Parts: sequence; structure tokens; C-alpha cells
Amino acid sequence: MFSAHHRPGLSTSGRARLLSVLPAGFLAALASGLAHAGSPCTCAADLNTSGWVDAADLAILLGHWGTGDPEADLNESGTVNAADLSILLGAWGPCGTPENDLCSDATVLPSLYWQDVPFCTLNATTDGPANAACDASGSDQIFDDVWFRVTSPTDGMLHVTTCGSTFDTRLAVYKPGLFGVTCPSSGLLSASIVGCNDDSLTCNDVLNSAVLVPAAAGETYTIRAGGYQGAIGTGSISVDFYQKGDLIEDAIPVDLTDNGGGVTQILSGTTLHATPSADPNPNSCGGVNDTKDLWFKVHVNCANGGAQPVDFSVSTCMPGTAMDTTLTVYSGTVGNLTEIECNDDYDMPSCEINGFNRKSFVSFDPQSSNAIYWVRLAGFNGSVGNYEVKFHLFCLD
Ligand SMILES: [Ca+2]
Ligand SMILES: [Ca+2]
Ligand SMILES: [Ca+2]
Ligand SMILES: [Ca+2]
Repeated sequence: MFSAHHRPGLSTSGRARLLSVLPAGFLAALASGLAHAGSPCTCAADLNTSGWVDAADLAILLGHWGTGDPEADLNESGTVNAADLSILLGAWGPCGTPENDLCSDATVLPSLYWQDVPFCTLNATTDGPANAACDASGSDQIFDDVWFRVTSPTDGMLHVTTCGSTFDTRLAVYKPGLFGVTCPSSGLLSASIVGCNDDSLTCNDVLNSAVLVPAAAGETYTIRAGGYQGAIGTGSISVDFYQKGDLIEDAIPVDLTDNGGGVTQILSGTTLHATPSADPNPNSCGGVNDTKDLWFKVHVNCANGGAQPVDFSVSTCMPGTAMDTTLTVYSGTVGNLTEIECNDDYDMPSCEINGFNRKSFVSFDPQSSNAIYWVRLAGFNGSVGNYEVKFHLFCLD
């Protein structure tokens, strides 16, 4: 890395001399505006990303003069011409810092389920503290960081990645600390780190980063993106919220303990924001595998130690279900599921929507008490809507 303090720039007189040798007509273009398009960096004219807009960048631009090379086509007009030159000259000198360089200036994102936001760490300063949660590859700091803030629209999970970024990123997520402080510091009044990552196998470039943390509806999370050991560059962060139960790792817990005479639990909600589980997913019924689904983690248990479960059933054939569902029950563990039962449309009047069997019912003998079953409630062929699901267990002494 160069040191900005020793970087030679052009003096005012040098710039004046430069102007005298520029192609005719550029002054008019200069007056037409200095908007920078196409890059998240405030210093897009810094073509060689040195931290300065200087003669080296000018040489690059002139070297592409008249071409459509996007590297030097600053206003994305399709041609490198006087308009691009005017942008470069207008930005002459040291680059400014990103507007979200400081945590206190974090870019506030809308409260959406899914969004991608470009960022640039060129000329960013390191204002966040090191944290043991970030310790990897000999460093626990996130260098040259930029900041975002977002409020969760839902209870569930927050998934942030820098996948696709052009450099070795690091990423952290914080939740408010004492008195609602949103920025981390070394003091007592610091935001709390809830996740940090350097390299993630979930990104095509494993030097990019990903964090998956629990989220609470209405809670504000602060996102910090930076680099490993001085790596800087451009990228995009994806900020995704998954509603409770959308991911199997965040399955909705259902305790089905029969104290005698059977036990019933009824839950309701919507799959409106549910996303498809990984495909292929074991699913022997329904139209397509890749349906928007919610997961339930059901603890099937007979309170009387001598009792045996004889019937476990799950049903969406309830008045509150207004969608074409499928239900699949699995045993096993996350990542190693075995399908036990599956149903798309059950033939019973309560399972009808507009006179057609659309809702679902599964039932089987669990064989043993104190077991975990995974229930996947999906919309047939990608449909979403409101659901009401009934879990029932009956044990026999
Ligand atoms: Ca910073
Ligand atoms: Ca990394
Ligand atoms: Ca899902
Ligand atoms: Ca169905």
C-alpha cells in the first residue's frame, strides 16, 4: 500500500498548465456537471485506485480516448470523451472518504426482506474496534470499514454477505448495546457484536464473507464491511431477512408432550416471505421440489415414561389455511434428513379450497418417545399464503 501523505499531486499551477493542453470543447463538458456514475466509490475517477485522482489516471483516460472501455467511461455514455475528462478533472486531487466511512454516518437501509447494496472501501478509515469474534488468519480487526444500518422487518434470521465483492472482505453485524447504542467501541456503551466472518465457503470467492445471525422484528442491526489486512475495493453486500421458520436452522419449535389423553398444538401465520429450501430436497409429493416453505421442529414426547406414542399427525386442513399446501415429515438431523411421510392434497371435506382437495394431512406411528421430527410446510408449486397447522400426538400407556 502506498502512503497517501507522500503521494505527489498536481499543484494549482500544474493543473492550469494541464488545462491548456486539453482537447478543445472540454470546458463546456466540464460545466455540464460532474456526476459520477457506475461506481459505488465517491472517487470513481481514481482509475488506478491509488487514492488520488492525478496524472496517472489522466494517462489511463487519454489512453482509452474514443473507445467504449468501461474502465475509463466514467459517465457510462458508451464513449470515453470530454465528459469523462471533465469528471476526472473535477475530482482532481486526493479522494474523499466514503460517506458511510464512520459508524455514526452509517447508510440507513430500508426495512426490506431482500436488498443488495453496492459499497466501496477506497479511502475508508478503520474506525471500528477489533473483536475476538473476528479473530481469523492472525487478525481480529476489520480494516478500512464502511457501515450500514437496517431494521429487521421480522423475527427470524439476518443473512448478510459480501459475496461477489472484488477483494478479501471481512464482515460483522452488531445489535444495540446499553441504552440503545448502535456503534461498537472499546467502552462500556458499545453495540454488541452478534456475528463476524472473514472467509465464507458460501461465496464463489471464499475470501468474501457471510454472516447469519438471529434477528428480532423491529431491532436495528449495524453492518460493518471492510477488508482483511488492508485489502480495499468495491463490492456489494446482500442483506436478507428470513422469517421465523424459513430456514431449517431457524425452525419453529413445537413441544408436543402428551401428559395423558393426547396433546394438540395449533399454529398459524403466513408463508408470504418464505423462500425455497435448497434443491433437491427430499419431497415425494407435490408438484415441484422447489417450493417456498417453513420448517417446524417438533418434539414428540410421552410424559409417562412407560407410554408409547401411537399416533402423530400434522394437518393444514384447518379453517385458517387459505393456500394450496404440502406437508412433509422428516427424521434425522439438519443436513441429513430422511423423509417419513408426505402429502399434497388430502381427501377430506375440511381439506378443500373452493371444492378441490388442496390442504394436507400426514399421520404415522412414531415408534419411540422423546424424538425430534422436522415438518416442512410448503406452498404447492411456489404458492404462498396464510396457513393454520395442527400438530397432534397420542400416547398409549
Ligand atoms: Ca471506517
Ligand atoms: Ca476475507
Ligand atoms: Ca424456506
Ligand atoms: Ca396441496
